[in-house]
Amino acid sequence: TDIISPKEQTVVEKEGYLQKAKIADGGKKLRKNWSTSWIVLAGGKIEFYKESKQPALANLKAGYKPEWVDLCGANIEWTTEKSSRKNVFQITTISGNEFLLQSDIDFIILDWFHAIKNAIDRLPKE
Ligand code: I3P
Repeated sequence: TDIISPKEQTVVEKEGYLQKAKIADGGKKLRKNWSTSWIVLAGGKIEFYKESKQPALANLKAGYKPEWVDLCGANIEWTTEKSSRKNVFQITTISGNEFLLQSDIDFIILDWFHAIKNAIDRLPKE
């Protein structure tokens, strides 16, 4: 059966842990700070939850507002220049937010890349 995100009532397309670093906010460069994040792809956006051993419970906590990214018009591309790590791709939003996502495990990061790219390609461009 489909997993339904309680807040959004939309089908969760994919979720799991990745390393995340936000490197720009509204076009303004940020100091890179990698952290483990529970990532939820659903309803044309990505939600980032703080690392938790029980993400499902953390997500249900009343009033908890995850950071999120609107994938409408977003760009996704692999990068070897923005990090010394392997398996890094960048998501750039229309609003000028830039995120790096990374996993050491090849199939995990590949699955995520294709899931997010497919989501972006299905959305209107703006
Ligand atoms: C950064 C930290 C990051 C590293 C980044 C460093 O230092 O080591 O992990 O990114 O490299 O600047 P600090 O903790 O002092 O901010 P990668 O792991 O992605 O290489 P960068 O400056 O080349 O982006």
